[in-house]
Amino acid sequence: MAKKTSDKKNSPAQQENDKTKKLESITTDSANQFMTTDHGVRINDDQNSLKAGDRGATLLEDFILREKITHFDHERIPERVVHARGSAAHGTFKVYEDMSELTRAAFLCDPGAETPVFVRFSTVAGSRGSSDLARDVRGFAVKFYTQEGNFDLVGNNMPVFFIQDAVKFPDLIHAVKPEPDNEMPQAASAHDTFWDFISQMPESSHMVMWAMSDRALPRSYRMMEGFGVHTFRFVNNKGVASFVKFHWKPLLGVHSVAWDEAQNISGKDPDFHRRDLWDAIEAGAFPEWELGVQIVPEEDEFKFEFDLLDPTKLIPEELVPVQRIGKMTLNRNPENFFSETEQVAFHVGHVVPGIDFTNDPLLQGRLFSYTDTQLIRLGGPNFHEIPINRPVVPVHNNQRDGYMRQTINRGKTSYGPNAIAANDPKQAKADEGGFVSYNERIDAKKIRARSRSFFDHFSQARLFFNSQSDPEKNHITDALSFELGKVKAIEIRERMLALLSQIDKGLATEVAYALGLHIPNIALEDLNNSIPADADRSEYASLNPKGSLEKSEALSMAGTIKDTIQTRKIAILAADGVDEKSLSSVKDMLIAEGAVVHIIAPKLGMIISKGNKQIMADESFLTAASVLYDAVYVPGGGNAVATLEAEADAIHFLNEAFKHCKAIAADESALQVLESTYFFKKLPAEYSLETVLREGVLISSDLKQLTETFIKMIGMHRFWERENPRKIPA
Ligand code: HDE
Repeated sequence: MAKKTSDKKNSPAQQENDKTKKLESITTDSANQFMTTDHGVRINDDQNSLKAGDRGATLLEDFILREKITHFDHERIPERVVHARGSAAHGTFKVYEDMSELTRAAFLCDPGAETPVFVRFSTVAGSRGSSDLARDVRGFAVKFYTQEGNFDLVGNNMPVFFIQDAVKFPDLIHAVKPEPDNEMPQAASAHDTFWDFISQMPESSHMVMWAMSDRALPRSYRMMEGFGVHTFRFVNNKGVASFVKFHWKPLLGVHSVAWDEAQNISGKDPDFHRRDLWDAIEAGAFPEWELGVQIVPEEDEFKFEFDLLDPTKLIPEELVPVQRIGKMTLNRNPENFFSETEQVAFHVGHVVPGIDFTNDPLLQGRLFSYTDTQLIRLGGPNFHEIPINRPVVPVHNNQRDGYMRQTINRGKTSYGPNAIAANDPKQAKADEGGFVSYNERIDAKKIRARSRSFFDHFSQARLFFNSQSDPEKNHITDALSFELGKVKAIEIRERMLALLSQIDKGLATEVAYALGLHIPNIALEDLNNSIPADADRSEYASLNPKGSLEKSEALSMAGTIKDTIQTRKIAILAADGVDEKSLSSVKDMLIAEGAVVHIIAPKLGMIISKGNKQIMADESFLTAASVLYDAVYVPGGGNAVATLEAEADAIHFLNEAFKHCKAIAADESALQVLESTYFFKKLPAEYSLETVLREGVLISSDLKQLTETFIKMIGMHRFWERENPRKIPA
């Protein structure tokens, strides 16, 4: 077995953490090695099976052929029942300050400690081979390899969930997955069974608003927030607990793409998010998030107008601010997708001393599900021994045997108490790092029921909607009109309109208009059909209080970080005869700001500039598409301008970039190209910095000033106001 000596892992951060070192020791590289069987015998001929004569039958004796084919036949394992499609990366986490007042978790108490992490991002509904850009929730699962064992923060990019009780999870997932008779549609919620379920579960209203918002179409995994969703507990050394909600705040801001763009990306590059994460890390542009916590003292449990145990509610940041307590950096791509990304097994129940659970009924059900699912997916109880899942600290207990056991446990005892081995392994006292569950008082009757404090199904859905900017609100209206437009059963559409009208009348009216329907009159008490057989309907009736908060800025993406173009992808359209200075000076300044710049030309190979310089094209109009870029620049140069003006793909590129509200800049001498676009005649006649920053289109002959303004424009991400009232036929 050869040790890996890959030259791509050259950053110090990539080599020095405990987990990386441990993985390194079992990572192999076949460079300069002989091919062998799985049992180490060198292979002489891997081209021909063993036959009775060169035209004869294959012999059963051929152990090389049998081993190879058998291994191949068994290569696949079941994909995750949800979150099947994902990609992951290694990194590190560091806390800013000692948090020991709140938690005894050692990795949160030592600002000097660097904790290795492995993070897997995912979509939820689609199969392993589905598109990254499906409208969906994104998984954001973080495994911290701490010195006290593994802590998994298995979150999503949305802070709430569809259901309040784990018992409804299989129903939810059956409803959203492809329909069972024809297995359609793939990775989409826009079909009857999903909305049939949702339209009878008013508790899902809040999450539906998130799922129909642009949060469901991230520009990048690197530009998503993450949330632990449930209320957890921090417990300090004295046994004092506080409630905690976990957040991840991306340092690149929170950004999304347009729905039309998402649909196009799904065709042009279904691996868009996977590639984006991989490329950024390979380029050394390591994605970063700050870990945030919202802390609520135990005595304030009942201070809020919602229940902290209800996973369909968030704590508005206006009520409890998010304290940023540390930073996570992803700095190394996996070596092998299957061994690491596919075999990693997260579990919301993997906690370390100082972190504990609450009675959130969704969380409680998850505590069962995650181990159970690994047993079928990874094939047995020893999945914790798979290298990516192993903690960086030793594991000692009396668990033994099972399929694929890796550990060789020495000695006679696998039980306790034992006298033969002096009672080893020993239990650890609390001050020796032993996990002690929070001493929560429980005094209750056994009952299947839902607390009345969970029955406000609408006020936070409305808070979310009210907090959106106008373009964000329009996107929600469009998304609902699209999704419900794909639903065939009129009664499902109508029930949804009734639900929406509880959230916002204006929203419901607009969606009703798009569907050509009227909002039916269904009383609040009759909206909830998720009730036990013997229950009185009124006991399960939804509540719809006004809610004391009108708006929460943090729920909108409009105010996010907009001052960096780090890793943004910029297209420069060029052809033979391009003005080299007009191209290179802008390109160099963009690269200096951390952007990724691609030159796109009518064909691959060299472009010959006006001054006879050779410039390599990165892509052609055939291999590239505007939906894969954040912004476009058109340099000058007489012949190039004439070529691009006549190149339908170049004009389409610009029109589509305009349609998707992206920053567009052109050297004034390339004006003709822009004049050929659909949108040119709609631009305001007068140019000022103000109109440019509003419209996102800039034409100038002063290249330095052009680039400076262009950089500002790209940082702003999108000019969503452009969508209304002007749609572009691209
Ligand atoms: Fe999961 N979820 N989930 N989930 N979940 C799984 O575990 C489940 C929920 C989340 O990248 C499964 O290993 C139940 C909420 C992520 O490997 C499974 C319920 C949140 C991932 C499972 C929920 C999540 C999963 C499938 C309701 C956000 C991907 C494969 C009670 C806080 C982890 C697996 C990865 C995966 C069960 C609800 C996040 C079946 C029963 C809420 C990010 O165990």
